[in-house]
Amino acid sequence: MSFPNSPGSVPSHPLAPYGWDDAWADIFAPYAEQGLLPGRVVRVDRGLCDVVTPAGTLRADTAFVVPRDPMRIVCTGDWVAVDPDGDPQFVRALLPRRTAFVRSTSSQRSEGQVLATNIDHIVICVSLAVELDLGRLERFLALAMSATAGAALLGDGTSSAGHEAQPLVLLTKADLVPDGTTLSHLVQDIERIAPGVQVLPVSSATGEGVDVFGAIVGSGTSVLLGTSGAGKSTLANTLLGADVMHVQEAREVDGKGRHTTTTRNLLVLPGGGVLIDTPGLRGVGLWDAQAGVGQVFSEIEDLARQCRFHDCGHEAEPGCAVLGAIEDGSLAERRLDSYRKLLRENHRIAAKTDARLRSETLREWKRRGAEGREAMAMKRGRTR
Ligand SMILES: Nc1nc2c(ncn2[C@@H]2O[C@H](COP(=O)(O)OP(=O)(O)OP(=O)(O)O)[C@@H](O)[C@H]2O)c(=O)[nH]1
Ligand SMILES: [Mg+2]
Ligand SMILES: [Zn+2]
Repeated sequence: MSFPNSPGSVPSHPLAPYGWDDAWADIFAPYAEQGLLPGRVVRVDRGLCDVVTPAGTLRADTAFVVPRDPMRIVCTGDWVAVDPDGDPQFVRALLPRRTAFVRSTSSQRSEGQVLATNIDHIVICVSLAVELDLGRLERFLALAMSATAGAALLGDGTSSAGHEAQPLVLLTKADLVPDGTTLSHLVQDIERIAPGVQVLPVSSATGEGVDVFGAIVGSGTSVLLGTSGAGKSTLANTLLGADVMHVQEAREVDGKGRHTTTTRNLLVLPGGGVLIDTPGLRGVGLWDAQAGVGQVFSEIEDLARQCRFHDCGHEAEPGCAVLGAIEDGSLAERRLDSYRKLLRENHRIAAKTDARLRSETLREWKRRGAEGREAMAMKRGRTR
């Protein structure tokens, strides 16, 4: 179980292909002293996770690191400290995340759900086989642009400054678009709603764009996100040069596919880089995405700065640059509607989360108050 670290040679860490670097080694040092093994989570399945360690892949139990905060549940992409002794083996600690892609769950409680962590590229796969849903793409982009972890996300006050996740839009199944002109118009349409984001048409069927994509994901960790049937696993297999991920025919009637992939899987690419394939998502709810919304709709925020009134609501105010842009056709009304809708949704979620945190704090105070009163009563009872 020792590291292959022969004297005289430059030591190559067995986890280097998984993204292990000096910074992780520094963070891990105190755990190494306790005899724990570093590892990267390659799959999570109901409380158990597969962790790649220098001792091979272990199936470890996460019972010790089950947090009250769902954002801290062990996720594919996480770096962890595993206790190699014991049956079962346990994950003992979750290392602070550099970045994470988080959406809100559709449940009433609207909690954050972490879909992938420690990622450098967020690849949003949009199928050209079905009609484009610009609103959905704007949502994905807003979340992707908010994926750089803040101290709050890490939950333990540790900062992860300097780490960013780059979004990339992949237009998959480009072979199904009848001609090059149509394709380049589609690319331009998407580029307009994704300022500063690379938009790349690819086809696993013809190989178009695959080299360029392979070069992008050839370093760091990338996560493939998108609706079911978009061709994520096919693309993963194309890059792997092998049928590792199961692929299934999409239902052509509604293009929604069948949710072939059911767990998030971390794969090492032969040319370097790490890829996380995920199950299809019908949609994503915003989560703490105000900064991301601002970036996705940067042209609207730029215009808003030119409005006559600094608190312009862009409804009917005189000298409104946003309405002016809609008037002269340089800004689409759909875009403004979408911006407003996403901002409202983000505020609603934030307010709900605040309310939940407040009521949890209140419950905790009440509980402590009751305990305190009980202790006082016992004390009085004893002195009587
Ligand atoms: N024409 C065409 N079909 C493709 C391409 N890539 C994938 N497909 C087909 O699309 C269907 C769905 O592909 P998958 O790779 O399973 O899609 P997925 O995104 O992984 O789906 P989930 O795992 O359900 O999220 C399969 O029938 C693939 O053969 C492509 O580049 N061109
Ligand atoms: Mg799949
Ligand atoms: Zn205005």
